[in-house]
Amino acid sequence: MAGKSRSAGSVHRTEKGKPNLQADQISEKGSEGKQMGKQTDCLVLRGVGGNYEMQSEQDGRRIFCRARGALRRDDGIVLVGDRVTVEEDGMGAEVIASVKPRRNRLIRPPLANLDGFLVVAAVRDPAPILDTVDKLLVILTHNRIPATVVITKADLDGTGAESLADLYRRAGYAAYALSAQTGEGLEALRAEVSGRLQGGGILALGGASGVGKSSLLNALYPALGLDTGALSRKTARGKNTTRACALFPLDGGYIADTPGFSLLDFLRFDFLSCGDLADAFPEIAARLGGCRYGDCRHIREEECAIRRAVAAGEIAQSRYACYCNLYELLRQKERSANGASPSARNLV
Ligand SMILES: Nc1nc2c(ncn2[C@@H]2O[C@H](COP(=O)(O)OP(=O)(O)O)[C@@H](O)[C@H]2O)c(=O)[nH]1
Ligand SMILES: [Mg+2]
Ligand SMILES: [Zn+2]
Repeated sequence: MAGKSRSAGSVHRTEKGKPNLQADQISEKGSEGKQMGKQTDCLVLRGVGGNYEMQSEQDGRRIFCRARGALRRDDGIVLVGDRVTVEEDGMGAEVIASVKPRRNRLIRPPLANLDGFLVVAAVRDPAPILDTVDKLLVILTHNRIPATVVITKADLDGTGAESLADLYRRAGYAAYALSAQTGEGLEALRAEVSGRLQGGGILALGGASGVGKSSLLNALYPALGLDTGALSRKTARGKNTTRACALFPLDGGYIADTPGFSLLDFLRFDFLSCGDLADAFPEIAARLGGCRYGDCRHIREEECAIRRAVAAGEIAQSRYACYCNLYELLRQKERSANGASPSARNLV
């Protein structure tokens, strides 16, 4: 996989230094720097305390260095998953000189340029919390990160697992029911995962503690040898701090291990507005033309195509309830942003 070029299918990835219309301002940072020595395009695999571990896209070589001062001023401006340009200063020392335009980014876990995200929930032990799954899907869909739902522990309740997977398929997501223990259903997911990793894709996975994320990764890639089981055992290894993320080269791409992050970290909707919400639910977005009122919020309006679909069982109650709750939350946030209490800024 070393130095593999990532051209195929990655629309927003630009050639070295080329401007990208979808770029955020970050792309400009550091580009004012003087040209010094040799430049190397790298992928950031890990960052700890301002030091970054990178992989050269030319020859796969590992590079460890810090970011140039202009980049450092803004804490956390270099993220795991970033494509960066590393420069030599002429005396052999290397520094991250600039960050390339990002295709997407998550705030927590702090990751950039994801090609996919597996949202993992167990059919039982622990019982699935659909509201949490739905909120995570909203954030991913809003950020245009392809999301796949994985229902684990199908050996404990095969019918239940399949019907949950089906709920998400009907919502418009790829979904799998499987058991890491018996291996049932694993091959179908493996095909999707290796497809996304191909050509250097970056994949992350998330879900509540104990749902079987590590077991799933081990079943897919035994060489990983991740710790599974009780929470208490995790600290024993203690290599990464709770917030650290790292990319592991795998199958031609990278899997983001996000040790210890809590699902709560995902549940920030600071970047969403009421107007964005319907588009973040694929099954609602697909029916938007059908409401009587052009400005329908799909909450209490008459002749609403969304409410009709819920009543007909075409849209899951749990999904619609999540939409309504989030709509109310975002409405309150927008209200308070227009003058009321500032405390609602970090509403989940
Ligand atoms: N019955 C069953 N148990 C599983 C399965 N996958 C994981 N487990 C168990 O669930 C517990 C948590 O698994 P782990 O992979 O550590 O979950 P994580 O916290 O999401 O990484 C462990 O005791 C596993 O043995 C499965 O497919 N079936
Ligand atoms: Mg784990
Ligand atoms: Zn409507």
